[in-house]
Amino acid sequence: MSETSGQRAEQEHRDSDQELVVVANRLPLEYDPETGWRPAPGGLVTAMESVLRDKDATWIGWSGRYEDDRHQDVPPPPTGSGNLHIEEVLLTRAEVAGYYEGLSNGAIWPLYHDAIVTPIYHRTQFDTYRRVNEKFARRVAQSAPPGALVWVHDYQLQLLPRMLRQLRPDLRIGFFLHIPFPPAEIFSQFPWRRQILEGLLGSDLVGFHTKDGAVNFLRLVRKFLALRPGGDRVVVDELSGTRTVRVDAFPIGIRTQDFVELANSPEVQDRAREIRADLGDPKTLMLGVDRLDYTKGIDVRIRAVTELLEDGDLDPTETVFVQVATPSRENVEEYQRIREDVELLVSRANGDIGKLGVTPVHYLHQNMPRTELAAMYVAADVMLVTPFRDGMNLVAKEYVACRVHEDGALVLSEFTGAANQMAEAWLVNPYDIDGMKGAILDAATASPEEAHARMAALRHGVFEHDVERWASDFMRDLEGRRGW
Ligand code: ADQ
Repeated sequence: MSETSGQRAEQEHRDSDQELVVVANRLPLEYDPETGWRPAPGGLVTAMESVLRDKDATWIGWSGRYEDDRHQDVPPPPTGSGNLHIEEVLLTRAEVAGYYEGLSNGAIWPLYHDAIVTPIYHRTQFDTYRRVNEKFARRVAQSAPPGALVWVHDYQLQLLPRMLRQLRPDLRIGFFLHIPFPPAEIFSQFPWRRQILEGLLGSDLVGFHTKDGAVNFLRLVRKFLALRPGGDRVVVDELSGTRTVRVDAFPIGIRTQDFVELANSPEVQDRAREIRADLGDPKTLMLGVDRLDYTKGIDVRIRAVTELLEDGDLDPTETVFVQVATPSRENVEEYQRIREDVELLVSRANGDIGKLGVTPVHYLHQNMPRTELAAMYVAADVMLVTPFRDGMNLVAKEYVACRVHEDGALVLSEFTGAANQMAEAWLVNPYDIDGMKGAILDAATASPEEAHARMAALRHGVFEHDVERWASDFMRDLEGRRGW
C-alpha cells in the first residue's frame, strides 16, 4: 500500500522542476564532538526526506551554534549533501532564550495546547521572536532562486511568511504547523494575535494536521482581521492587487515501510524477545514512548496504570509498564516540573505495589536508537498514547506499523490529531481517569479476534496516509497543481 503512494509521490516530485527551500527552526544536522556533523534524528527530517530525495533543495535553519561565543571550536556545518544545500542561521544566546525558549516554548507551545500550563507573555520575548523571524526571512530572501517554492515549518516561524512576501513577492510560500491550532476562546488571549494571523496569511498555502485547526484559523481570520473566508480560501488585499490563500488539513504520517522492515528484521525480533525476557516475561507488557512534555499525559497514564495494579484489576506479578521519556527542553521551568512529577509517580508506584524482584513500572529517561524503539513496539502488548493535546502523534502510528502480525492494542487519547484517523483504537479522554482505566483494562484483556480486527483496520489507515502522501499532497497544493 505504501509503495503505491511512495511511487506516486516520486512521480509528482519529478514532474516539478521548481527549486524548493525548506525553512525550519533547526537544520537537519547535529554536531557530535567525536564524529563531527551528522544527520539529526527527528520527525521533521524523516518526514521531509521523500520530498528532498529527487529535488534540488536548500534547507535554512539554526544549527545549534551560537553567534556570540565564536562557536567554541565547533566547525560550521557542511554546506551540502547530495542535492540538499545547507544554510546556517546563527543565533545569539539572547535570541535563543527570547525567541525559542521564551516565546516559542513558554508562550506559544502551551497556548496552542489548550493552555494546559499557563502561557507566559513577555513583550521583550515577542520582540526577539519578531527579530529572529526577520533574520530568517532576510536569509531566505537572499538565497531563494527566482520563483522558488518555500516551505516554512512550525510555530517558531509564524511571522516569517508575511515578512518574506514583502521582501520577495515572486516566491510561492507554504506554511505547515506541526502542533494544534487552538479555537478562538484560547487563541484570543495571545497579545500579538493579529501579527500571528497576518504573518501566516503571507503564505499561499497554510496547512494544519486537522480540519479543526484549519477551521479555527479561518474563524480567527474573520474575527480579528475582518476578512471573509469562503470555504478553504481567504482573499487578501495587497498593494499589487488581491491574492488568494488556501487553508487546509494535511495529516502527517510516517515512513511505514521503514518500520515494517525494522519490525520484521531478525535483529529487532530477537531484541523484542530479549526485552520481554529481561522484564520477566510478563503476561501483559504495556508501553509509553514520549518526549518528556507536560502535554503528553504521562503523569495521568502512570496514575491510571498504578490504580489498576493497586485495585487488583491488573496483576502486578503479570503486568509490566515501561515508560520511555526522551529528555526535552530542559532549560524551560515547566519541563523540569513535569520531570519531577513523573519521577515521583514512578517511584511511588514501585514503592507501593512492587515487591523484591517485582518492579511494575519501568522508566527510561533517554534517547534511543530507532532499532531499540522498534523492538519496544514489537515487544509491547498494549501501547498507551494519552496526551492532553497533540498535533498528530507519530508514536501511535509507529506502534501500529510495527505490529506486523496484526496483534497488540492501542489506547489513544481523543485529543490527538491521530485520533481523527484512528477510530479503531481504544479512544480515551485523558481527563477522565476512570474512563481511561476502563479502556486500558479492556485493551489489555481484549480477545485476540477483537484486537486483530482493530489492528488490521488501523494498519490500513496508517499505510494509506503515510508521510510520502502528506508531503506530496502539500507540495501539489503549494505548486498549484490542484488548481486554485
Ligand atoms: P512531538 O511532540 O515530538 O512532535 P511525536 O509526533 O510523537 O511528538 O513524535 C515524536 C518522535 O520522536 C517519534 O518519531 C518517536 O519515535 C521519536 N521518539 C520518541 N521518544 C524517543 C526516544 N526515547 N528515542 C528516540 N526517538 C524517540 C511534533 C508534534 C506532534 C506531531 C509531530 C509531527 O507535537 O503532534 O505529530 O511534531 O508533525
